[in-house]
Amino acid sequence: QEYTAVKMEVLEWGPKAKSEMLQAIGGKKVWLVAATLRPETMYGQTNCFVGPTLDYGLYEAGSDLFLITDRAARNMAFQGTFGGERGEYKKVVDVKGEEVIGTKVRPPFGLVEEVYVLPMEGVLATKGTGVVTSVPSDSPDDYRTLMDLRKKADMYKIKPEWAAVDPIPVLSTPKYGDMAAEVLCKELKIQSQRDTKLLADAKELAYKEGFYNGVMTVGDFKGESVQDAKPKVRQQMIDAGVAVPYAEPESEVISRSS
Ligand code: ZZB
Repeated sequence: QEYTAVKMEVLEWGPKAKSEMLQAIGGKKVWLVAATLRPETMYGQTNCFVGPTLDYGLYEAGSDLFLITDRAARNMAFQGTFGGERGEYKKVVDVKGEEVIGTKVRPPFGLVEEVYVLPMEGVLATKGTGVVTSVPSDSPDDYRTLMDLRKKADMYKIKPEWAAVDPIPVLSTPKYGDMAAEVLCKELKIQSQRDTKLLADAKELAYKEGFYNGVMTVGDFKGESVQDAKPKVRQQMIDAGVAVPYAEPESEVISRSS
């Protein structure tokens, strides 16, 4: 799987950030790095998700730090992302997902320029970087989770204003208009982020319709097909220094799908 790892710069740490972590950071720039298969949707980022119970770390990436899982750091070290010796990487401090909830970050190429980190129950430690950027216009998981959080902000221990950015249309398809995720969650009667079977179906439908029939409605490639825009937006992000290519090792991909 060839992902695009998008870099979300930390603008302000949330209330649960530990002093130990802040000390370890010193004056360095920190990026939450999210793996996506939909770089063309990055205009519509409304928040970022981490798994609150998952283990992350801050890893040296040149003179900056990446907040990702250990597994992702190891993969990046073998892919040359950090610029050091192949396969070598350095963690400066451990971080639990819940410690970064409420942190303000800048979503690269986002039409909204400041968004917050929120908790998502289904984030897999075994996929991508463990950090997920949220595009609730086109990702059913993101849409449903954002709506769950809004309904029960207290229970999820978040401030309502962290979940206040509405889904942002970025592309249009004949079947689902410009809010595929919302339409599909309604059509399939998806009630919660825990409806994983239905969400997997919705994701498949959204992927297919978006990829084959989607047309961009915002950004530099407005009016172009999603298929054409996807690699172009990806390259722009890489050139701008806000994304890096990221691949999952073949053996893991095979064992996951079997
Ligand atoms: C932004 C985005 C916008 C995404 C969209 C999807 C969609 P796949 O196909 O199963 O490999 N993701 C990335 N890492 C994780 C993780 N550790 N745990 C849970 N979800 C994760 O799924 C890849 C997608 O799953 C990624 O692409 C990311 O969400 C999420 F409009 O990034 B995506 C129809 C989907 N639309």
